Amino acid sequence: MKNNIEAFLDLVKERNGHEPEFLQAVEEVAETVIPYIIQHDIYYGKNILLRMVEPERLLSFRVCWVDDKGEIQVNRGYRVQMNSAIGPYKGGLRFHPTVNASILKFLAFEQVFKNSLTTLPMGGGKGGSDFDPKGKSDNEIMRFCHAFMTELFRHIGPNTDVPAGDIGVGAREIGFLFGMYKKLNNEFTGVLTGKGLSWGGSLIRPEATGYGTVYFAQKMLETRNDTIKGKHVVVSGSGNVAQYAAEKVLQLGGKVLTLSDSSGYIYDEDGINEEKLKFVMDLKNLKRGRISEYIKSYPKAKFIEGKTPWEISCDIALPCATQNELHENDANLLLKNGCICVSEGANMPSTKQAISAFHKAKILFAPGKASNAGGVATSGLEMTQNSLRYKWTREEVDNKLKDIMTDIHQSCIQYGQEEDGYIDYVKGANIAGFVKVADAMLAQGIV
Ligand code: NDP
Ligand code: 2IT
Repeated sequence: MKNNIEAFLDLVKERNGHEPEFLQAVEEVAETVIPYIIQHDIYYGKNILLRMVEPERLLSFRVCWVDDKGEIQVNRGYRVQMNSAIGPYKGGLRFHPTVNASILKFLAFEQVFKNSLTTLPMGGGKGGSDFDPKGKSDNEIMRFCHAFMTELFRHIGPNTDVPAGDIGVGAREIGFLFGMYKKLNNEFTGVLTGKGLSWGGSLIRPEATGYGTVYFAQKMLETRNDTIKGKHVVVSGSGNVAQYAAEKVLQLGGKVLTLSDSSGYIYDEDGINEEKLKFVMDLKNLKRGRISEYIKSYPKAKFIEGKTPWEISCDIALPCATQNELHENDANLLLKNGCICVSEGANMPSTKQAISAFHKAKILFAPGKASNAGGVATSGLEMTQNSLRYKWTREEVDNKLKDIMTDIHQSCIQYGQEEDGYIDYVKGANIAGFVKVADAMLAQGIV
């Protein structure tokens, strides 16, 4: 078994040696899925995983635009169309200076499994640019988004590839991207998700990733006859996912102690209540400010510069910022301080060693591809509503989201429960996600 995994990973390393994040994501999947393949003749000897780690298509393109000073800027745009066995490519766009092929391939690879878990017919993809939205004017953002779409439009479509938001891409950017797509194609269609409510967007989509992450934590706690009520919760990030994860924790009676951004974290011992969260939402979404500004309005809180919030004692941790933001020493600190549940809102926020520490301690740990799948699932529901030319109520979408998170939790139990009853959600999510895609690939032949 070990030899099979090593041989496979050697091959993947040989081809992708310079892509550490991609290799990390593949390794985690290979370690849980290859033993399953070996035990199941229908999958064995078909090189299915080898086919799944190779993007069906990887597009890289130049994006030129003019900034407010009249200077010409050149960025790199990408779309990784990873796997379309079970539906059109689907996944977000990330605008961040760290974006490169490795990061987008890891995200696209994770997306394939995540989308499969949602039970909806969506393949996996991811894209973005090394463009840095920080400090840019609305006009610069618009010019960049328009320039980006003048190339991307020829590769996407409602039945081909349906992008959405991710880090640095929210409602404002989706609006500009949609506007240019519509102009170029002369077609009003559901080619992007995360759209505004008056032009094809779905209720609950902005909330869905954060809410879903907390619904998943709720499901995990239920397996131990526990709830979120009264729990101390540490959240990282202060963007879309973090904001709505915090909101749902408050609605369920938990206490949110922290939020963060790439400069550091705020710790509010009294708890970040609804009013304070509203302040954060205005600060981040309208004023586009920094989380450190929180302490100007709430001086009892502290800003801890350059650090992550995992040193704060808590019952539940929700990493909602970015990949590899929670390391082995952070995991050990969380465990030492009594943390019993980690539900990932971000993609791959915990390192491999951190996950091992959580597993060893047998706490509840959910990998992002299961716990943050509510975002893309609700994107799937937006696509459904667009196809129906219809609109569901907030309650209808929220109930569907809850049902999907419950289904994903059930799939993780089906494939991840061990003899002693412990649920390995990593194994469960990877195998459940794999099976559906693999079955479709087998049915469709060598393409
Ligand atoms: P946003 O851009 O809205 O917010 C990102 C947050 O993470 C900001 O607070 C940002 O701080 C922080 N952050 C970004 N990069 C870093 C870094 N290198 N170190 C520390 N903090 C960082 O993005 P989202 O909330 O949408 O995304 C957050 C995570 O959730 C990502 O991993 C994303 O892939 C994942 N995700 C998002 C979904 C969605 O629907 N939006 C769905 C599923 C997963 P700063 O402002 O300083 O950069
Ligand atoms: O990582 C993710 O699942 C997302 N950024 C959301 C993708 C989507 O298509 O809604």
